[in-house]
Amino acid sequence: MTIRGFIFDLDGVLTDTAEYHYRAWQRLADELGIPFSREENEALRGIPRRESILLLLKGRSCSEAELQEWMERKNRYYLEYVCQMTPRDVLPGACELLEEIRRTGLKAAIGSASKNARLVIDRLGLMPLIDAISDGNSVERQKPAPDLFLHAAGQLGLLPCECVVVEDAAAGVEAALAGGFWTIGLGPLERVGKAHLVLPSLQGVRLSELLSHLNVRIQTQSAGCA
Ligand code: B16
Ligand code: MG
Repeated sequence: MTIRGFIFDLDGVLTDTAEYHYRAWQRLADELGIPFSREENEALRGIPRRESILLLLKGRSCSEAELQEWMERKNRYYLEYVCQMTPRDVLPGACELLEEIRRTGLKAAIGSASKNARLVIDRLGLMPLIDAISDGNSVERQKPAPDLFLHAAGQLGLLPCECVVVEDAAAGVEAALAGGFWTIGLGPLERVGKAHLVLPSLQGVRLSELLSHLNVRIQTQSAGCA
């Protein structure tokens, strides 16, 4: 089996929108008088909008109309930050890796829970290096279900075991493993330690090194398909 494509999570992998999500949630929480902290925001990494607000509300009851209004409000705040993003907001090493993937003839897709993923990719100037985008609008079941990454692999015309998912969230690593993908986790072991390969970030990462590391794993085990 050969690696033919990469599927990148967006927030925390290609760019740090996590900070903007945090500021937008914090602003909403302050307005609603709900205590919220940076630490609590960590639990929202990779989690879709609706699940995120339910976690933020910590069991407080509310109507569906209120929930909708709060989600829309948070998204307006978030988009204020996104609209100021430029290609300088691509995280170190990400652009170089995407360029190497393109030069080598491999495919690259986005697998992000965000409904704003297309806009963010556009602001970052990464569209020319991306073959397919699967986002929060693409599937019903979000991470940790594997559906989003399966959707992305389908768009690339590849099998899960031909793809590497790059993720920064525990829910994303779980989703990739459940789908039978090779998985690279970015961040601390406590968060992404279940991935096949764990790195601090994409800074200085070379495609050839990733492939040779994963090829060793491929020869000794299968990601999900034989
Ligand atoms: P939106 P990812 C995720 O993006 C974020 O990590 C998460 O914090 C956010 O709540 C979710 O997208 C939904 O985003 O509100 O823009 O639809 O990490 O899957 O790229
Ligand atoms: Mg992420």
